[in-house]
Amino acid sequence: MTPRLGTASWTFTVDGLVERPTIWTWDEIHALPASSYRGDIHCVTTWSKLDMHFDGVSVDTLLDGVETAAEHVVAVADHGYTTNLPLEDVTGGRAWVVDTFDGQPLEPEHGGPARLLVPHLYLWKSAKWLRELRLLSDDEPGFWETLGYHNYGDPWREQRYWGD
Ligand SMILES: Nc1nc2c(c(=O)[nH]1)N[C@H]1C(S)=C(S)[C@@H](COP(=O)(O)O)O[C@H]1N2
Ligand SMILES: [Mo]
Repeated sequence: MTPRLGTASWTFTVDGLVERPTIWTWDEIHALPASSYRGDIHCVTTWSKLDMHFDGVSVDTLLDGVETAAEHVVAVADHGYTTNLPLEDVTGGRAWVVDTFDGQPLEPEHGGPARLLVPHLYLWKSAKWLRELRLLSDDEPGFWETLGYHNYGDPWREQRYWGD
């Protein structure tokens, strides 16, 4: 099922282990400095897509000024899909909230209006229809991780399932 989310009511929230949540509307998030990713992405079922071009906002920008002792994050999508990541994997210029693919608005099928993009990890970590980043002190496995996918998901080490 593909959620169809209007941008008029769309918001994006950073919450969890923070003094107070930060919430952006669609217009507010577009007022932030833009950042793009150009490169490859890796699906867990062994395919990779090469030289993809996404535009959006760096997660560093979204966390700029957010005071937190968190070491983990859960990306929360509309309709409840979740995926967990170490905070350091979504910072340092390694993760984006993207809404544009090859210069066009991201299609709903691929997570539009906006998805997380963490290209150095398997694509299930890149939550589509992203609505929230929840900062946590402790790791909290997400949807696929609970069902047996690898907790970290490094494509170079082929970490597909628990034990890989
Ligand atoms: N919200 C949400 N995000 C999601 C998923 C999902 O089911 N729901 N599936 C993940 C998985 S398993 C993959 S492989 C990619 C697929 O992204 P694509 O549809 O753009 O190829 O999205 C990831 N993000
Ligand atoms: Mo997947």
